[in-house]
Amino acid sequence: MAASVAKKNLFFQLQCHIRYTWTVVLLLVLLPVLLQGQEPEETCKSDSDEGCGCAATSRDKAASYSKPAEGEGGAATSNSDKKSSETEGGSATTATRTNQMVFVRGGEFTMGTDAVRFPQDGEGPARRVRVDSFYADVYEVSNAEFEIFVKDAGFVTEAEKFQDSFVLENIISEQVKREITQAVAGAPWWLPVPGADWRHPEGPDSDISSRMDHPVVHVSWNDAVAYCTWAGKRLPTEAEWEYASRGGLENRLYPWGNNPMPKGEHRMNIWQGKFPEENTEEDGYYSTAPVTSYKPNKFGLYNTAGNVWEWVSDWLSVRHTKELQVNPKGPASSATNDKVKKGGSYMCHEDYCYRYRNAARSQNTPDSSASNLGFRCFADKLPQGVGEVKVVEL
Ligand SMILES: [Ca+2]
Ligand SMILES: [Ca+2]
Repeated sequence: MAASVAKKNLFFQLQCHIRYTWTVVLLLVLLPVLLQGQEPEETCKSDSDEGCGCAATSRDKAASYSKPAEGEGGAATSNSDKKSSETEGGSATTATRTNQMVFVRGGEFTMGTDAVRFPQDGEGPARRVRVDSFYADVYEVSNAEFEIFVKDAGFVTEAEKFQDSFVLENIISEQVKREITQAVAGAPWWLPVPGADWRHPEGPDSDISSRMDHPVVHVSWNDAVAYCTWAGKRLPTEAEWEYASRGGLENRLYPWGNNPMPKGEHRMNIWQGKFPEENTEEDGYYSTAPVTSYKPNKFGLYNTAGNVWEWVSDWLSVRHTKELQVNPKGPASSATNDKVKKGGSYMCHEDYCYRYRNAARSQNTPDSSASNLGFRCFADKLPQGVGEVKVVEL
């Protein structure tokens, strides 16, 4: 793995060098234009710049770990303290089931955007896409639902096999943090925490007993596929996910429109304050929120934007045709071994990681997991025993 990472780094440096050479040539040619205040469109940026470290939680990026700087990051507070006002107690046997699905009639829509915020993500161009009808999970998969699967199938997640997962530094206890000797280069707020998994979201001294209705986290793409298969469902394609998240609205930033807070009302769990040192929790939550929080979109889906990122089935490509696509499933493979994730998370802030827009996307390798990454399932037919939610348009 070290050799392949070294090759990747060398390739990246070569790319930068070639672009640098071309930039010098272009600067000479375009000097009169540049003097009028225009800037070159793209530069070689690290993952931690505009990319904001969203992909820093991939396992194969592990070689970029470095020792965390002394005193880096904000004051660590245990997540259980932060959650004192949230839903209390319960296990899968007592928690309300949140595995309902809603029928989404297929159609044609505009996927992506021409108002691209992060060109390197492949948000654009806007293109017409047609999808067939499907059923969509109303909610992100909760801890309670995932526990039923684990108990029934005897399933062990990849974070449990690897015996670590990525956690936002701020929500780790001081005791756990003291034992960690590595951080992610360029994204020091991510720490690889030994013993962090879906039952222990902030490491061995944390649990989910007060968060059974929160989205399951620390689940890899492979884990998500296993769950959906067990449930008689499947992961959505990126096109289906975005169609569902847009809720029948064309060219809107968010699942309900363009205003992030219609009538001053919070509609999603993101980050308020200065990331990463300050989180004012104006939307009610420091990290994850119950999957039933806020209002659903017009198709009846909750929390597609924010709360946790959601895996989709597609391999990553950042180039898209403008031709009409019918039921696109993404490329057959990814040069970087990345799967797409959608919707942003409780860690997203407009200034830092403005990826809670319908068109936004990011990626991780399929064996990666983190404290802000979950999923929901879709299906072609309503599985047996799953309740259907009827959405009545007002
Ligand atoms: Ca929040
Ligand atoms: Ca979400």
